[in-house]
Amino acid sequence: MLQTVDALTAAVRKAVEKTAVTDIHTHLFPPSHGDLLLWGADEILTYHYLVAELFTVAPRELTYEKFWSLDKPAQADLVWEHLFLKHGALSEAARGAITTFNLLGLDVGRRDLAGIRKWFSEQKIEQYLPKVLELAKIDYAVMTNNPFTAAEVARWERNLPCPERLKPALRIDPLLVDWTSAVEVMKAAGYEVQARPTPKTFDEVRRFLLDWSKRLKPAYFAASLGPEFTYPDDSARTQIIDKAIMPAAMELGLPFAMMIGVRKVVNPGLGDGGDGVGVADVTAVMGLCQNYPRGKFLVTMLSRVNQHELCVLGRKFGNLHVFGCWWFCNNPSIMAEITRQRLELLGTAFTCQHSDARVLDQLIYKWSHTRKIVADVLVEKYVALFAAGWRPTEAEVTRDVRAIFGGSFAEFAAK
Ligand code: FIX
Ligand code: ZN
Repeated sequence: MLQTVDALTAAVRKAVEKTAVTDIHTHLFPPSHGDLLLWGADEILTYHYLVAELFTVAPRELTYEKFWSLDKPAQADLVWEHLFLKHGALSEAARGAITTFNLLGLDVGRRDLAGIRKWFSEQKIEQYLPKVLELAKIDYAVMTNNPFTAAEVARWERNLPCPERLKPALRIDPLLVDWTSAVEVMKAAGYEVQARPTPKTFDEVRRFLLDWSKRLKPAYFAASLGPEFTYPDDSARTQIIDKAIMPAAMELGLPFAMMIGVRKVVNPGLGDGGDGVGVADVTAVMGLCQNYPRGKFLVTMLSRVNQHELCVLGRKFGNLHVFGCWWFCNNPSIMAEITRQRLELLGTAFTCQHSDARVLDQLIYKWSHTRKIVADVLVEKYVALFAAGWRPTEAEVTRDVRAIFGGSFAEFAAK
């Protein structure tokens, strides 16, 4: 038993620091998939979060066209100059790059970008990827694998090797947000689908999902949806969910992960960084949980405004698992608020974070920053328990940390 507040506090901080996390949503790829897997100094510095921030301070003469015409190192030089040298690297994404370089053992204080680039040029991805997973203390990371993206399909069709610690997820946004192009892709792959959804079309979409699931063995189906997403309604989207996606997910026993609230392409000039956020309708999640008591839903929402309502839904439905402080919520101030709220409303029945890493090396900072915030919130909650006479053991503290670091997700997915 931990008999003093100091012993308890130390045990919580040690457990958070040492316990492995499962990173349940990333945009990483197997090294065998070549340039789809982003890593290294210039990818870190041109992360779309930083590109968007560059244009909040860049001189007017730096147009989007000019920026995108530059090669990656030149783009990275501009980010380094404006966001790290000419302005304080105080944003979460800028501080993250510094945390990553520092935890890799680079002397970032010397601000020697050439030296940092040289170090990365000496790394071999086959050894570097496991090194990053070890540094971030990740047991495995779930990827985002989109069967509607030709460049990805081409790699999967070659059956290239995939490290055990990178697990696929089947990303199916086009079925829900770009039906016309989804139909074209499925048709070209030999599925008898047509734009006007018919029973045959729904059967063929389900076959498409089952065939890709056989190939990838995904951890879940996933889709990112806008703030306008509603369910149920009289749209074709509701029919695609009811007659294709959910039947396939339930046949396979897979969760359907929804990331809701992204306002796509509010500024096209920023590329991947051009998306914004909107307050979404949480009753869409409620409708799915009510209509599919045997289904499993993983949900994260992008607007801070939606977090409390989603958390309350998490209390009402055992087939809903709330996860992550997604994207614009992945900042210490909001992560602390969301994690405190989830502990208070859900105990440990949630997953506190996912990295959403697009660049391999980001795993290091995203999890280092997360662990610090989660540790502070957990200490507060355990000390309050202690003050009420409860005496957690070290093993119980580790159990509870693991639960919100991926253990609850594993239990939920296996249900
Ligand atoms: O839809 C998604 O998976 C989003 O996470 C991405 O589109 C987004 O660009 C991102 O990486 C946010 O962190
Ligand atoms: Zn993502």
